[in-house]
Amino acid sequence: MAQETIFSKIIRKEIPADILYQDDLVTAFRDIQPKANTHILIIPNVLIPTVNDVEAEHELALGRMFTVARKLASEAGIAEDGYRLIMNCNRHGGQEVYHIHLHLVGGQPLGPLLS
Ligand code: DGP
Repeated sequence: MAQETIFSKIIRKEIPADILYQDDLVTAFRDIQPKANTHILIIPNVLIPTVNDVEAEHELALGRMFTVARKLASEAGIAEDGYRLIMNCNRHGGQEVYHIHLHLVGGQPLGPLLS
């Protein structure tokens, strides 16, 4: 059984977060340490520690993460200029919280990805 993270508590609203969207599959909230003018995290409600743990049964939630990303980017007014979606995996990927999350980052030019 995977170890819960702080994100499970955010999903259950046991600790405060600026939640922008929630449904039966996913939750989206503002990153507490924003790296850009817009920085939102979109997570599945079910605990999947890393991309290495993704199974076919998760495909509905993973797909929903992208439709919610698109909707929130549009609502934030950053869709036309563009944005970046990032998912870090494990140590070399820079993952800190072991509950997969899609970073929606934008609201400014972001520069090259690998620098
Ligand atoms: P990553 O390095 O990909 O695992 O990104 C983890 C992100 O999660 C990082 O940008 C900061 C954010 N974060 C960590 N703890 C909390 C929290 O308690 N609340 C919120 N809103 N964001 C958090």
